[in-house]
Amino acid sequence: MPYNKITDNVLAAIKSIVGDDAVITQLSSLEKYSHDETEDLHYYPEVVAKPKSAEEVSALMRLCNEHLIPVTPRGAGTGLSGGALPVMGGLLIAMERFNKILAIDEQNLQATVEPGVVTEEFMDAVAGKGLLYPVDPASKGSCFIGGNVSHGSGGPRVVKYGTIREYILNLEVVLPSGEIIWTGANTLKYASGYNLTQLMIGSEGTLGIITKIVVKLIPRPTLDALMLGSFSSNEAACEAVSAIFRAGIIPSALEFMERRGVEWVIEHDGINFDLKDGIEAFLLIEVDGNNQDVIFADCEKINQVLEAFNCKEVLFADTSAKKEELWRIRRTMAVSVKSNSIYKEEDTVVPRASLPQLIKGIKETGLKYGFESVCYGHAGDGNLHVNIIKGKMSDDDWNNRLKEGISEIFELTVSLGGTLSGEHGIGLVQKGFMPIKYQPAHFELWRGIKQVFDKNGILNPGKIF
Ligand code: LAC
Ligand code: ZN
Repeated sequence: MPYNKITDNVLAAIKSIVGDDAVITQLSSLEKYSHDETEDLHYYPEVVAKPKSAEEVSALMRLCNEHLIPVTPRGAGTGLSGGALPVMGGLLIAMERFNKILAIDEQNLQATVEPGVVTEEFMDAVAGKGLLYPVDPASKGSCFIGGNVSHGSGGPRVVKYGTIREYILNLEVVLPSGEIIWTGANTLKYASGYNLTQLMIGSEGTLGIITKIVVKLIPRPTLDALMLGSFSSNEAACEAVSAIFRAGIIPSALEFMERRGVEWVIEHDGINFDLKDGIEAFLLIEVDGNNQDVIFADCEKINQVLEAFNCKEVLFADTSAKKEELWRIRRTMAVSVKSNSIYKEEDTVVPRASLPQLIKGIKETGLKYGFESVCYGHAGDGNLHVNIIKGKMSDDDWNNRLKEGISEIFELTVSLGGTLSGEHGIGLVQKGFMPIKYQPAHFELWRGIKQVFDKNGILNPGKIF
């Protein structure tokens, strides 16, 4: 697609739409918008604009469509697949001024929020009213809810409560043409034609720019219990995961962590944790509800399952400080791995009973290609974050041969009934692997959908496929 550069005239038009103060052109200030949390990638936009209303976004889209200028929407920049990187230059639309919770409707258990609201701030606001918004990615303290919608985000509590797909009722979206639409209705049921709300969720900013979000809320459980099971092997820990569900329990979180990940968190974060010899893997398991007896009984059943799978030790977090500490180990793992080594992160997901085969295969692939990996993730969903560590690998192996190893991991994932990404999205860095899972007919359908929404291909070009 032949795109145009932003000329002085177009820049003047951008400034007249959003105001001079909301436009960035200086290289040093553009740096912040040139990367996300994905490895070490940098792509600079020509210009950043920070609109504050759907009408301003619409005017920017019309302008860029007319002049064939690429437009990349950006939330908080916490993405892990390069989705917000302006790979073709052009205009980057930063959504940070869309930072208001517009309404919390306690009659219907719904809220209307702007996309630049920090996820945890929204969770806290509804928690204050006894309500739960359970979609809590590890980056909840810094990511935006709009980015979560765009990536179909998850997090630890998906296992009981579902992904963000279960909580988005309706979206206000600016289309590449500049037209502003609501995708659906503020209802819990929807059987009125193609579901554009669900199509927008996970579309990674390639079909439209979200400017308002109507969210479903649920009553907040009042009690929870947290336990940590220690295992002498990854596979034993992974075997126990599906057995917990077969025993009749759906935990509110069921996270897997490899020893190396925990070691790096301890080093990086100075967390006080007694890491015993011979322990290779952990399951962090939370149960929530409103009845203490039921929660105790569930914990007891889980304990029995863990014992049956050779769990060496089960630790119950008996204070909220202890719970916080255990969650901190899990939540800071991504940052700790990043600070420790050059790495690449994959986001494999399989039906949960196949986790033991997945992790075994990942380690075998590592031996074959000479890389170490640190795995952790949302085991209850079958979602494993695979961090491939450069370690002693030569630059040549890292830059050239590793792709084959990653392809083998994805081939295994697909053969187990899984797919490339459970929650981080495809963006820029995973798109080359898409043919491992998807056939030409999928690409044809996706291209057709993209064409209908964005006939000039200006919106977030170079992503997904
Ligand atoms: C996590 C992020 C990386 O689960 O998805 O920590
Ligand atoms: Zn995750």
